Amino acid sequence: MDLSKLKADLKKDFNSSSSSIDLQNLKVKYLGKKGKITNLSKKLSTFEKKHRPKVGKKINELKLLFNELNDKTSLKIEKKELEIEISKDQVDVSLPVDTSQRGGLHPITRTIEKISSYFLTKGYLIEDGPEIESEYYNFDALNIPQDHPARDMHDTFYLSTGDLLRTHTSPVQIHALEKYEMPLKILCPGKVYRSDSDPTHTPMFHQIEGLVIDKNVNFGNLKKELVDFLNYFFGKDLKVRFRPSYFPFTEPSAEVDIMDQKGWLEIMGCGMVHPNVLKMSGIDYKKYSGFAFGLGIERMAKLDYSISDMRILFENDLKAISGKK
Ligand code: 2NL
Repeated sequence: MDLSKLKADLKKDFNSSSSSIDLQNLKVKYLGKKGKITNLSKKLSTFEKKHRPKVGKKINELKLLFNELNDKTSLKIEKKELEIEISKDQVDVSLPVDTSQRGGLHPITRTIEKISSYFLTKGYLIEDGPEIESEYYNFDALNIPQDHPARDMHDTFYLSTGDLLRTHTSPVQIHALEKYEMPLKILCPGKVYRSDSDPTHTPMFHQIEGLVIDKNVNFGNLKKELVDFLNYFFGKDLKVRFRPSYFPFTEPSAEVDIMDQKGWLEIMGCGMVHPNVLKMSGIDYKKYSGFAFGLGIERMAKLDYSISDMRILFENDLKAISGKK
């Protein structure tokens, strides 16, 4: 075997290799089980004893040369291959955008925003407040007596401190009555909690309540405000009905129904703020009167987005809740 020929071949082969696959093949060709250098090592014993050290040294030099060329060439090739990868990875900003998978706001958020933006145009301020409240703000200040069923352990989440998770957003309005000068026009959206969980109730849900306090506010003002709002929300002239009802915090009180394909549908509650509520918050009920209303966001979102099962609102199925309405 011509050692100098092998050396020349080795150099030539490395010079003409241009990919990491080429390099792998060279390793097999020279150092593999039947590789040229390997074969040479195997043949060493066939040499005359006195030549063996010299030939052995040459073989070692060939191995070293192989490693040296391999290191140098692989560095070059890696650099080149990386550059090709990078140039392939370039972003083509002129490509059309796939809009089919865009995210969106949750229907509950969108419904709160749709309702809030309407009442903002009517001069309401948006108020929020804590979700942990005292019994006073959640119940007493709203003229809800000690023995009222809504106070029952079954409906209210009580904390070990004696405080509770608010069962409606009304406490936000009580804080506002205490804090601000009259007149007052506020809208209070937020999360509320009730110890209730079945196919139609989740222990956390959302409410919006509105409160207007001024001189000479009457039930006619309330009726017009809500009819205008409902026509805006559903985008058409609705049949609306005010049906007498009872809440401890309003007098008189009414339930508001709208007519849809299936008949009358209860949609919100409302009434003239009870004088006891005004009195407890330090408002002169002889000078001021007001109305209040409350509605459930989930119910409104369900109607607006034609969602059949409320539970899907809280199951994070993006297909179900990011509709393009
Ligand atoms: C409903 C009924 C209602 C109110 C909420 C209220 C708040 C204050 C004073 C008086 Cl501070 N009233 N809120 C009044 C009537 C009805 O909600 O069905 N909500 C889902």
